[in-house]
Amino acid sequence: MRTFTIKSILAAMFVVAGVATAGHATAQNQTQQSGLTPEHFAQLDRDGSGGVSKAEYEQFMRESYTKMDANGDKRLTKNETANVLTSEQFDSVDVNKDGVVTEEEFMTQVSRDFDRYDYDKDGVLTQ
Ligand SMILES: [Ca+2]
Ligand SMILES: [Ca+2]
Ligand SMILES: [Ca+2]
Repeated sequence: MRTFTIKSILAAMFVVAGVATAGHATAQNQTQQSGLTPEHFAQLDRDGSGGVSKAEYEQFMRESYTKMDANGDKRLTKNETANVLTSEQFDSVDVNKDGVVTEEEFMTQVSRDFDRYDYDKDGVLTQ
């Protein structure tokens, strides 16, 4: 069974966003729907509604993608993500295995993760 989870990618994206993390955020609190720390949750919940909508989540992910894409060519390479993603994580997002993660591939993957994470399927991650 693959162990790729939203937590690991999401945790990596918090590093990109410069949000303090205590090491690699490995599910400190399994009882939370999102498994996010309050700090991370606040970072995602832009309008402070107490829930993270898919739009907020995707906005955060797009911004993270842009930050990782150092040369701005809309293609992420392993070099550009070396400090953030493990080789395994990179490969899991690089669906067509061409060694490049396009924004489309990235968003497809993280969007799928959101859906998987949203257990009650109401389109909102709650804490
Ligand atoms: Ca690039
Ligand atoms: Ca690719
Ligand atoms: Ca939900």
